[in-house]
Amino acid sequence: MSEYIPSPTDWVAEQVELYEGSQGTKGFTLRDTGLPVVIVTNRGVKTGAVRKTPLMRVVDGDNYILVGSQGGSPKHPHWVHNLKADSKVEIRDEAAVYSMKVREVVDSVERQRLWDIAVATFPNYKLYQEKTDRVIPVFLAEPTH
Ligand code: F42
Repeated sequence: MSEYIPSPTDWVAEQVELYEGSQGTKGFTLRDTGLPVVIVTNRGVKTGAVRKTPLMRVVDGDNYILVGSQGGSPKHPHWVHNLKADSKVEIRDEAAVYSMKVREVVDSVERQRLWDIAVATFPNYKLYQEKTDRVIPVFLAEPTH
Protein backbone atom coordinates (compact mmCIF):
# COMPACT_ATOMS: atom_id res chain seq x y z
CA MET A 1 0.00 0.00 0.00
CA SER A 2 1.48 3.38 -0.98
CA GLU A 3 1.65 6.36 1.28
CA TYR A 4 -1.43 8.59 1.48
CA ILE A 5 -0.64 12.27 0.95
CA PRO A 6 -3.48 14.52 2.14
CA SER A 7 -4.45 17.61 0.15
CA PRO A 8 -2.41 20.71 1.10
CA THR A 9 -5.70 22.63 1.21
CA ASP A 10 -6.85 22.41 4.82
CA TRP A 11 -10.62 22.43 4.38
CA VAL A 12 -10.36 19.77 1.67
CA ALA A 13 -8.11 17.51 3.78
CA GLU A 14 -10.47 17.98 6.73
CA GLN A 15 -13.49 17.00 4.65
CA VAL A 16 -11.71 13.83 3.50
CA GLU A 17 -10.76 12.95 7.08
CA LEU A 18 -14.28 13.45 8.42
CA TYR A 19 -15.95 11.63 5.51
CA GLU A 20 -13.59 8.63 5.43
CA GLY A 21 -13.08 8.50 9.19
CA SER A 22 -16.83 8.17 9.74
CA GLN A 23 -17.23 5.57 6.95
CA GLY A 24 -19.30 8.09 5.02
CA THR A 25 -21.74 9.00 7.77
CA LYS A 26 -20.36 12.53 8.31
CA GLY A 27 -18.94 15.29 6.16
CA PHE A 28 -20.59 14.18 2.94
CA THR A 29 -21.96 17.55 1.86
CA LEU A 30 -20.24 20.66 0.54
CA ARG A 31 -20.20 23.16 3.40
CA ASP A 32 -23.27 25.42 3.33
CA THR A 33 -24.76 24.07 0.05
CA GLY A 34 -26.00 20.84 1.65
CA LEU A 35 -25.20 19.09 -1.65
CA PRO A 36 -23.62 15.63 -1.54
CA VAL A 37 -19.98 14.95 -2.27
CA VAL A 38 -18.07 11.78 -3.18
CA ILE A 39 -14.44 10.97 -2.38
CA VAL A 40 -12.29 9.87 -5.31
CA THR A 41 -9.20 7.84 -4.37
CA ASN A 42 -6.50 7.43 -6.98
CA ARG A 43 -2.76 7.38 -7.48
CA GLY A 44 -0.56 10.44 -8.14
CA VAL A 45 1.16 10.28 -11.51
CA LYS A 46 4.48 11.67 -10.24
CA THR A 47 4.59 10.54 -6.61
CA GLY A 48 2.73 7.23 -6.96
CA ALA A 49 1.09 8.23 -3.66
CA VAL A 50 -2.55 7.70 -2.78
CA ARG A 51 -4.58 10.85 -3.34
CA LYS A 52 -8.10 11.56 -2.11
CA THR A 53 -10.24 14.27 -3.67
CA PRO A 54 -13.77 15.31 -2.71
CA LEU A 55 -15.91 16.15 -5.74
CA MET A 56 -19.61 16.90 -6.13
CA ARG A 57 -21.71 13.77 -6.48
CA VAL A 58 -23.02 13.86 -10.04
CA VAL A 59 -24.59 10.60 -11.18
CA ASP A 60 -25.68 9.15 -14.50
CA GLY A 61 -27.24 5.77 -13.75
CA ASP A 62 -24.52 3.62 -12.12
CA ASN A 63 -21.82 5.99 -13.36
CA TYR A 64 -20.35 9.10 -11.78
CA ILE A 65 -19.49 12.30 -13.63
CA LEU A 66 -16.33 14.00 -12.36
CA VAL A 67 -15.96 17.70 -13.20
CA GLY A 68 -12.53 19.38 -13.03
CA SER A 69 -13.87 22.85 -12.27
CA GLN A 70 -11.73 23.81 -9.28
CA GLY A 71 -13.79 26.97 -8.80
CA GLY A 72 -13.09 28.17 -12.36
CA SER A 73 -9.35 28.53 -11.76
CA PRO A 74 -7.15 29.05 -14.85
CA LYS A 75 -5.43 25.65 -14.50
CA HIS A 76 -6.75 22.12 -14.37
CA PRO A 77 -6.63 20.56 -10.93
CA HIS A 78 -3.76 18.08 -10.43
CA TRP A 79 -6.16 15.16 -10.10
CA VAL A 80 -7.09 15.62 -13.78
CA HIS A 81 -3.52 14.72 -14.78
CA ASN A 82 -3.52 11.81 -12.37
CA LEU A 83 -6.73 10.37 -13.82
CA LYS A 84 -5.51 10.74 -17.39
CA ALA A 85 -2.39 8.74 -16.51
CA ASP A 86 -4.08 6.06 -14.39
CA SER A 87 -7.77 5.42 -14.87
CA LYS A 88 -8.26 3.18 -11.85
CA VAL A 89 -10.15 4.86 -9.00
CA GLU A 90 -12.24 4.10 -5.96
CA ILE A 91 -15.28 6.21 -5.35
CA ARG A 92 -16.80 6.53 -1.91
CA ASP A 93 -20.44 7.58 -2.00
CA GLU A 94 -21.44 7.88 1.65
CA ALA A 95 -21.11 4.34 3.10
CA ALA A 96 -20.60 2.62 -0.28
CA VAL A 97 -17.21 2.25 -1.98
CA TYR A 98 -16.97 1.28 -5.66
CA SER A 99 -14.02 0.25 -7.84
CA MET A 100 -14.28 2.21 -11.05
CA LYS A 101 -12.47 3.10 -14.24
CA VAL A 102 -12.54 6.66 -15.52
CA ARG A 103 -12.17 8.18 -18.95
CA GLU A 104 -12.15 11.77 -20.05
CA VAL A 105 -15.19 12.48 -22.19
CA VAL A 106 -14.03 14.14 -25.41
CA ASP A 107 -16.94 13.42 -27.75
CA SER A 108 -18.79 16.74 -27.90
CA VAL A 109 -22.31 15.26 -27.91
CA GLU A 110 -21.58 12.94 -24.99
CA ARG A 111 -19.77 15.71 -23.10
CA GLN A 112 -22.70 18.10 -23.54
CA ARG A 113 -25.16 15.52 -22.20
CA LEU A 114 -23.01 14.88 -19.14
CA TRP A 115 -22.25 18.59 -18.65
CA ASP A 116 -25.98 19.34 -18.61
CA ILE A 117 -26.49 16.74 -15.88
CA ALA A 118 -23.57 18.23 -13.93
CA VAL A 119 -24.95 21.78 -14.13
CA ALA A 120 -28.44 20.61 -13.16
CA THR A 121 -26.88 18.94 -10.10
CA PHE A 122 -24.49 21.76 -9.17
CA PRO A 123 -25.36 25.04 -10.95
CA ASN A 124 -22.07 26.69 -9.92
CA TYR A 125 -20.29 24.64 -12.58
CA LYS A 126 -21.81 26.98 -15.17
CA LEU A 127 -20.39 30.04 -13.38
CA TYR A 128 -17.00 28.35 -13.07
CA GLN A 129 -16.91 27.66 -16.83
CA GLU A 130 -17.76 31.32 -17.50
CA LYS A 131 -14.89 32.39 -15.23
CA THR A 132 -12.16 30.52 -17.11
CA ASP A 133 -10.83 30.22 -20.67
CA ARG A 134 -9.99 26.55 -20.29
CA VAL A 135 -12.62 23.98 -21.22
CA ILE A 136 -13.47 22.30 -17.92
CA PRO A 137 -12.64 18.61 -18.18
CA VAL A 138 -15.42 16.07 -17.67
CA PHE A 139 -14.70 12.45 -16.76
CA LEU A 140 -17.04 9.49 -16.59
CA ALA A 141 -16.39 6.84 -13.96
CA GLU A 142 -17.85 3.43 -14.75
CA PRO A 143 -17.97 0.37 -12.46
CA THR A 144 -15.34 -2.33 -13.08
CA HIS A 145 -16.86 -5.79 -12.93
N1 F42 B 1 -13.02 20.39 -7.24
C1 F42 B 1 -13.41 20.21 -8.49
O1 F42 B 1 -12.60 20.40 -9.43
N2 F42 B 1 -14.68 19.81 -8.79
C2 F42 B 1 -15.63 19.57 -7.82
O2 F42 B 1 -16.74 19.16 -8.12
C3 F42 B 1 -15.22 19.78 -6.45
C4 F42 B 1 -16.10 19.59 -5.36
C5 F42 B 1 -15.62 19.67 -4.06
C6 F42 B 1 -16.46 19.37 -2.97
C7 F42 B 1 -15.97 19.39 -1.68
C8 F42 B 1 -14.63 19.72 -1.46
O3 F42 B 1 -14.15 19.68 -0.20
C9 F42 B 1 -13.78 20.03 -2.51
C10 F42 B 1 -14.26 20.03 -3.83
N3 F42 B 1 -13.43 20.31 -4.90
C11 F42 B 1 -13.89 20.17 -6.20
C12 F42 B 1 -12.01 20.64 -4.69
C13 F42 B 1 -11.19 19.38 -4.93
O4 F42 B 1 -11.35 18.50 -3.85
C14 F42 B 1 -9.69 19.66 -5.13
O5 F42 B 1 -9.16 20.19 -3.95
C15 F42 B 1 -9.41 20.64 -6.25
O6 F42 B 1 -10.05 20.18 -7.44
C16 F42 B 1 -7.92 20.78 -6.49
O7 F42 B 1 -7.39 19.50 -6.82
P1 F42 B 1 -5.81 19.27 -6.91
O8 F42 B 1 -5.62 17.83 -7.29
O9 F42 B 1 -5.16 20.31 -7.75
O10 F42 B 1 -5.46 19.43 -5.38
C17 F42 B 1 -4.45 20.30 -4.93
C18 F42 B 1 -4.87 21.20 -3.78
C19 F42 B 1 -3.38 19.37 -4.45
O11 F42 B 1 -3.62 18.51 -3.63
N4 F42 B 1 -2.24 19.51 -5.02
C20 F42 B 1 -1.09 18.72 -4.65
C21 F42 B 1 0.03 19.63 -4.27
O12 F42 B 1 0.87 19.18 -3.57
O13 F42 B 1 -0.05 20.82 -4.67
C22 F42 B 1 -0.64 17.83 -5.78
C23 F42 B 1 -1.55 16.69 -5.88
C24 F42 B 1 -1.15 15.64 -6.89
O14 F42 B 1 -2.05 14.93 -7.27
N5 F42 B 1 0.13 15.45 -7.36
C25 F42 B 1 0.44 14.42 -8.31
C26 F42 B 1 1.22 13.27 -7.71
O15 F42 B 1 1.99 12.60 -8.44
O16 F42 B 1 1.00 12.97 -6.53
C27 F42 B 1 1.05 15.02 -9.57
C28 F42 B 1 -0.01 15.76 -10.33
C29 F42 B 1 0.44 16.45 -11.62
O17 F42 B 1 -0.10 17.55 -11.89
O18 F42 B 1 1.27 15.92 -12.35
